[in-house]
Amino acid sequence: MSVYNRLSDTSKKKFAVLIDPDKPTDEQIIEIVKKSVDAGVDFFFVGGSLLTTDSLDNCIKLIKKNCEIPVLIFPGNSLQISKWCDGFLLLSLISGRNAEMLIGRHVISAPYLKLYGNEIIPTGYMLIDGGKQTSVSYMSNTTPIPHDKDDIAMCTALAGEMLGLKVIYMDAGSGAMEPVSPDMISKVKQTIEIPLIVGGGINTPEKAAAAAKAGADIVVVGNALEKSADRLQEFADAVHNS
Ligand code: 1GP
Repeated sequence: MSVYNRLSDTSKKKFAVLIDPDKPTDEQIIEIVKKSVDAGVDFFFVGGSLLTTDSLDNCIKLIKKNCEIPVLIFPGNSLQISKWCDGFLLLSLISGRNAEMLIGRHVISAPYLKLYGNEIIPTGYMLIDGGKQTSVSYMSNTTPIPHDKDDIAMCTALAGEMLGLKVIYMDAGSGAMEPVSPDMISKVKQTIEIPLIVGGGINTPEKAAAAAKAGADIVVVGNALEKSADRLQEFADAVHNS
């Protein structure tokens, strides 16, 4: 089954674990993978706003050696490309007005993605204000959509869908103080037909359940599992039972 078919199977809520390949040791990655298999995790997203080592290939290969969960690159920049992934979220940062993030970087990445034969998932990426400036907003030099401006989020997602993007990813940014509000998730979900991914600041199973119940098809958690993956099963259950 293609990665996109899995992403767009909205019969069941999906849970994705985000791994920043710079941070965990090999042993920690293997532990997260084992717990993810037990918990029925649906996807791994791998990437970070700024990688300071060449850990991406190693991280993906290690995950793939230890499980069959699809690994998608969630790239922080155009250097984050690997032939080992199962899918690549080709992000167009549609909440911003930085031409580099809308199309410029893609021009640089495109020939490599073609060469590697990665499955490409054209993704409308929307940053939503989560209460503090995040790495991605700083690095992308874009302003997020205000936390309470549901109408701007709805119209942005709709425009992305009309342009032919295949999924919308609403992100409050890693470690956000406030995740995307259930109200905004619900309104955007009612506006579009393509799958909706939501992440950023989801640091309790309750917040994960709230995002899924509001309409997120795929809920992403990174930070909350970085220090300890002990609650991974609880997060996964919270999403899967929503
Ligand atoms: C950030 O959506 C991801 O890009 C996940 O955020 O690390 O806060 O879970 P957290």
